[in-house]
Amino acid sequence: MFRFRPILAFMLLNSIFVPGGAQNLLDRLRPGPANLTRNVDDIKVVAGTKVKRYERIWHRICLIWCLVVDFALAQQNLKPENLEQESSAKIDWLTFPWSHRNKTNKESHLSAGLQLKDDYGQVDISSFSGFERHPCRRVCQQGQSQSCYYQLVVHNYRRLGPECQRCQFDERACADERCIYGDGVASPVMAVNRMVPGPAIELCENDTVVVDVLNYLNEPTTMHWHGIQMSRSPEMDGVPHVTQYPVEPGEVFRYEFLADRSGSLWYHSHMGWQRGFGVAGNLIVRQPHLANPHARLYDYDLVEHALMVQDIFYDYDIQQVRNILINGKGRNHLSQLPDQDARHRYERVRVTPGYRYRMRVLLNGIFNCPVEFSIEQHKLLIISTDGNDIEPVLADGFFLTSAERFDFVLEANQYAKNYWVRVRGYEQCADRKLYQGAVLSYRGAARSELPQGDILGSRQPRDQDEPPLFINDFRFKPLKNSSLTLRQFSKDQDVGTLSLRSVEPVPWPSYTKFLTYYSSLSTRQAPNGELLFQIDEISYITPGISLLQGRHLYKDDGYYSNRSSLAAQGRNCARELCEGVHVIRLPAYRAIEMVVANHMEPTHPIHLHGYTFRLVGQGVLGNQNDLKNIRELDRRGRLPRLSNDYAAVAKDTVQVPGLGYVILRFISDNPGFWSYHCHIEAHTVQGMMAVLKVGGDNQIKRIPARVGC
Ligand SMILES: [Cu+2]
Repeated sequence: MFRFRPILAFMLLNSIFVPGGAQNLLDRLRPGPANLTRNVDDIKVVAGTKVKRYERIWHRICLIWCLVVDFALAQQNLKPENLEQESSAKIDWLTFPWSHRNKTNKESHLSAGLQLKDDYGQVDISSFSGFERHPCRRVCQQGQSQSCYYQLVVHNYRRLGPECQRCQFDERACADERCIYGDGVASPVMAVNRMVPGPAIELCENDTVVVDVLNYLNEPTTMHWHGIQMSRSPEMDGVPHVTQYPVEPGEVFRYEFLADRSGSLWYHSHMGWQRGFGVAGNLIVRQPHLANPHARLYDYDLVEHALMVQDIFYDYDIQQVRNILINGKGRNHLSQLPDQDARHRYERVRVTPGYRYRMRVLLNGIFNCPVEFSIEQHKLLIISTDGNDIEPVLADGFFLTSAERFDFVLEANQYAKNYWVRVRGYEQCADRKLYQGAVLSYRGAARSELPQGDILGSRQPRDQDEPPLFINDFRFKPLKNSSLTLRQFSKDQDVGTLSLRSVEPVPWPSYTKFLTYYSSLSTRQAPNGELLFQIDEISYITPGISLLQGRHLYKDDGYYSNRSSLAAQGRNCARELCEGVHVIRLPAYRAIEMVVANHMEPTHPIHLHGYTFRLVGQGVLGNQNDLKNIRELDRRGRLPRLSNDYAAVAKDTVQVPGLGYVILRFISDNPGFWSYHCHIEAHTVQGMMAVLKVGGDNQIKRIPARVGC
């Protein structure tokens, strides 16, 4: 790659402005006895031009300066972070149409009204790549953090596109062609670097992450780094019109942040339905061996054992869930072919007998479609949720609602053959009888064969005398009494999230008094018949001004809608439709407790940006009238909490049970504007979102407003 060389620049200028100058310089630099004995003062006349004394002195000063700067730059370029930036900058900017054509071209490209499904063919995507050889993918060492640079190109693409010709007949060809086969149904997608899911980013805790997101879509985008707390860089959280302005088509946005924690995190677009079209990928942040409490439990932690489960729609029909895929692949439910038919394309997970593997599972859920995950004939030692380590639980499987993650250790201790990895869909997915499989393939088993039997089979554990144990079940049963019987769950019972125990004690003393905020999840019919989703009986409307950048441009009370501001205006949101820029103000550096009540029957996975919270209460009341008086119920002690000496599980996304509630606690030590929303895309888009403004204006990082031109 081109690098500025002051010494060459000096020679060039010397040769232009001083006749024979470059030759003199070369003569002086050339080694040899003649050169050593040469007196510089002898060279007074060059091609008939007299070089004045002060010019010679000036040239010497310039020469010395250039040599010093050149040496310094050379040293700078030898630093590892610069080497890795160069090696990872694989994409040639000149291959992008808007850079070598012009802005008009970009606009005409848009104004031509090209359909999403057609215009990807114009993109030169041959150079897009994953990060398999990225220097930040390494064994993490204490005190050896790096700067890690990535380019993510978000672009339109196609499932079962023309590049899939060979893949349809030969499974091994799929990877070579970068074919997004999916379930074999052609459909438009939005890819990242030509992949769905996008390329996994792997790095170590405390690395500095620099990501250029290039928007090659024909609509705006942003990227959210789900799980990163952004404690020093609230402007990098990626929520449109909350922490940044959207990245317009043809623009590049540089995200720069510290990987401030470890775990199974992920990145995804926070704009409209783009996450559902495929803009998401794994973000795996590892720890040094000594800092990892579960390091001794497994032998391998490989990126190919990270599984992203996603529910998908076909074409632009965002009303209907059509399939569930595992790492972008899976059986076709339109066909009547049996599960074991070789024409299906399943994700394959390879293991060697006798070893233990850390596996990471994430649900990039779009619909109300929780899933149950298990592996045929295997127990799962569950060690982490949402990137937070828990005391290991040996289970037969677990449930995931959208955006939740579980890590587990799989011991390859069975007969060497192929086994089904089973994903069963519930709620909207159950209505369509959707399920999906991947193949756990032991070394020594036939590589191209599929397991025998159906994917789902029966929900039987390995040991027939023990009933199966599944954790994080979304189907809660109402509490019979208010006393919690912790860790006393029997083996015939599915274990709720609340029973999990973190490896870290809660970060507050037992006498802490919490400031409690009561929040609710509900729906309301708009006058036009549209079903809107609400938090605190307010449907969120995206502001025009980005809240973080433009906060000097508006007055909080006039711009924000929240329960108190609407009440002050005499609005009764229980009776009328309330919509607005829903911002809930919370004080910074306080112990905060949020009681979230769900007035609806479906579960809502609630995600909080900027924080990892502890789950200290969760249950079902089963009566909507009770939920309306949740504050009163709480006053009467009907909403029990875990005690402060219990290491409550830490999460960033939690399911609020249907007609139930959760109680979350955190220390509000991260001032900023943090999105708080349901992770079911249809619900978010229809208003189930709010923003927590934590801290006053003087406590929140100042971010200059974007200067338009
Ligand atoms: Cu929801």
